Amino acid sequence: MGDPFANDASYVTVPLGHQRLAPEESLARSRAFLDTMRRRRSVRAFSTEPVPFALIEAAVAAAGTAPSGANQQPWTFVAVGDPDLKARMRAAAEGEERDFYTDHITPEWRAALAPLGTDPVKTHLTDAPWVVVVFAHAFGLERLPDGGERQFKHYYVAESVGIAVGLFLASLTHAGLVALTHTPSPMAFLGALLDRPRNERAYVVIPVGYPAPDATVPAHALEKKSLEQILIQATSR
Ligand code: IYR
Repeated sequence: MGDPFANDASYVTVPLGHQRLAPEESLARSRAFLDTMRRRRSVRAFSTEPVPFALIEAAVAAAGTAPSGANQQPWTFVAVGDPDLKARMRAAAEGEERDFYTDHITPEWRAALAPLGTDPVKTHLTDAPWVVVVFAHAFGLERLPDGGERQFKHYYVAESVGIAVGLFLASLTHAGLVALTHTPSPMAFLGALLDRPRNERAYVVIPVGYPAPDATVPAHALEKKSLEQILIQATSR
């Protein structure tokens, strides 16, 4: 029996190649990024103006740099720009949302959503030039040369996809685009509509574009917790 902690032959390393910044440069960049991110708003009213696909590509590439459980990268980003497909997605989503708002929503949930003014009408799904549907890979699925399939476990899927989506939103914001993190509930219809393999589960729907000229946002959403509320510097007692 070998040493269970011995390095596996698959463990190969390369130099890190980290670029060290001067402290002032570090702080300046950090604050500039914060300033950009503070301007991010979830937008529900989109302009129909086109957005070059290159911007979607770069944002998805940024998302793809995310850390993930065992580096399994359990995500697929499906970019929908086709008007007919967007219309079908909207019709299906609005169907689900009507049921949600009339039958499935709890009084507590309704109260929590009241300051956001959401309803079952989802114009963003047809107005935004791109609707990016993010799928999480519940497990790995590999086609084998013999035509068979190998199925394998994935780790920390929700956490991994959440981090990737965060980077995607940061990239879009940095590029001057706006987006909405939309979760039609339930969203199983998206796998069928977009023809995804059986290991993929719709995770979030993200319309991307420019805001409609008359877009408004709920004042409530401006109320972000203060740093004092979210950051604690722990010390040993
Ligand atoms: N899925 C519904 C309801 C909804 C739920 C939450 I939590 C929100 O933050 C916003 C909406 C919808 O998309 O309207």
